[in-house]
Amino acid sequence: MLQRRYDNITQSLFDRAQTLGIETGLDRLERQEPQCAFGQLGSCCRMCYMGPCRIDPFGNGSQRGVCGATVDTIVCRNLLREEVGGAASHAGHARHVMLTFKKMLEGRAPGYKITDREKLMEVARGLGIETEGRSDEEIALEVADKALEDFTRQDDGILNWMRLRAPEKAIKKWEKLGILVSNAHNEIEEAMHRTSMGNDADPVNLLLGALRIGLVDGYAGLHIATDFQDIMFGTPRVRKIEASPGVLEPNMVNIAMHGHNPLLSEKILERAGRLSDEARAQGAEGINVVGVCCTGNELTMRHNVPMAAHNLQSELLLLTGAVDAMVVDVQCIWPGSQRIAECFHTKVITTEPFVKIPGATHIAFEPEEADQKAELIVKEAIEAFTRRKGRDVFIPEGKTTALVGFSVEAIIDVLKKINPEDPLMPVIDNIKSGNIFGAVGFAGCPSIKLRHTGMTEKMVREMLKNNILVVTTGCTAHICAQAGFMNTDATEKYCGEGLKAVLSALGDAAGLGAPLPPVWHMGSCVDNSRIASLLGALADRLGVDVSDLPVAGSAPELVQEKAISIGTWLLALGLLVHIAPHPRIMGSPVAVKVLTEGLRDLTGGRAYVELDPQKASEGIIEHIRERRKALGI
Ligand code: BF8
Ligand code: SF4
Repeated sequence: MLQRRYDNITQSLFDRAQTLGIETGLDRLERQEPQCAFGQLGSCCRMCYMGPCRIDPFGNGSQRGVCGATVDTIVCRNLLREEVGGAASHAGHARHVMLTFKKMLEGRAPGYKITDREKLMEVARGLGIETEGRSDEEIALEVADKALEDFTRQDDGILNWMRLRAPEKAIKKWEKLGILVSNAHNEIEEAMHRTSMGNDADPVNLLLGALRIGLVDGYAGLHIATDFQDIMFGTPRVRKIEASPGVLEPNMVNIAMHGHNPLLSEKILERAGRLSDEARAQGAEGINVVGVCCTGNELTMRHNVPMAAHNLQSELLLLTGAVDAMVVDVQCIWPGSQRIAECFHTKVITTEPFVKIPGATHIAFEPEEADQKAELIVKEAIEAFTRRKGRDVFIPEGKTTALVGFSVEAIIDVLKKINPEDPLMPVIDNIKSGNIFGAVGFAGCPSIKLRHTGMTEKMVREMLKNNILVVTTGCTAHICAQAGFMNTDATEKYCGEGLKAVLSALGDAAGLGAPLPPVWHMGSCVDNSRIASLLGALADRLGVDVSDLPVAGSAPELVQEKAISIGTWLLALGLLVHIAPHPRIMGSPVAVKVLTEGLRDLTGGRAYVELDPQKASEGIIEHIRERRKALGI
């Protein structure tokens, strides 16, 4: 009998799985429990074949690995390797987009184009590229080469994208610590090298290495990805959408886009639009593309595509029997999805040659043939629909509406309507007056281990009640949309008086005729770049460091290594970063001390581990109060 119970919609899908006798992640989790304590504490080492060695931090048994490594060395090495996994994912994503952009300019990827010329010019000017009297293509090529340099240079210069996007004060801070980075690939290589057997044994040095990888993640990963995606597919603007698995349509061809890279999902969406007659000819009412996880965030922010599911719901969505094809690219794709798909007519289609799942259909998606490949994939979905026709489906009832698309540009546009010369001033005034007590970015994943506690929803409600504005990205954005935090009614329902007044004024300025929602959807996980840009702009305008702002970050249901690397970047920037469940550092007294205390004197950042939503909220609010006091407000 399964122990945990989730929100109604998620639970209804788990219940259906039980009824049909289909295994889900929850069955597998409960069979795994109790999970290995050494693994959870980070104190197991498999770096060489004299091991594996494991250290009990409570003093029982051997206190050193065979080679003599201490628990601090072991934990910090493991942490750094986790981060490499995260940063490699983000850097790989960014490089893929940037190289496709370059191919497009060279005429080798005709399916793509420059959509946001203004953003291109903003990036070019920021990089110091001459824009006068040159064609867009010439400028764009130089922009691409600058990005490429961040993966190829062998000198000591710093990442071009760090110069472009990091606040000046932060760069100075990192320079003092000796952690400026120049080439994403070199850093990833060095981190793997220093953590292999018989290299760096100094836990503090390893933690500084972790900060370096955080910077790689932030600038060579997130920022490069966001910038090129905006240039190619458009910078998001505020729009109204629907969320929850209930967005599936029983009589349409349902294509669930899952993964991360808009290079694929944009083309599938475009081709689905063109092939709707073909779907109708097969008896469907059309083609319904819905979004899962981060690629879902990308699509919804640019094209109103409904947000169907967060990561925990990704395999559950297939239990509806209504998904004709789940099309995936990279990251966060559960291999278990294919096992569920096999119980129905559903096709799981993998598209990236280095991401295959046994049993799934593989159609390699190359940017050179994007249109043809996208057409092939949509036709596979239509074909699957013909096999579903007439069979029962189970689509959980209940959809929410949400306003999404809060890019920095979209936010500034609204603020300009209040103060065209100094758009950030109204925000600053309201922070000073306390109408906005602070702001918290909720990012990251839905944890199957914590989702049943409603960790994220409880914390968000607590923030709003205390006049703290919430911005969100990634799967947390799906959770917030499904919880109804992103529509205008939520402002009245959840916010303290001060925040309510500000959001009403902003809603009027935006011509909404209603308040802005209290939780702003800023995008996918790579779009945590947008949150950092907003904070950087606010700090610059106030003449302070980002670490001085009355703000914090929270990954309340951490799952992925990527969340660890993003979190470390935010620590390097100087933020309080709340994390649950426990990161795998608790076995090391040095790691715990440095990350939860010592770092304050180095970057201003602090990791904060707390699994109780009420206590975690109080801790964050206390931090914001301290920051306000230090600013004299
Ligand atoms: O990059 S929030 S489960 S989908 S890791 Fe993955 Fe976590 Fe979702 Fe997007 Ni981000
Ligand atoms: Fe054990 Fe050291 Fe080898 Fe790790 S590197 S497995 S601690 S001997």
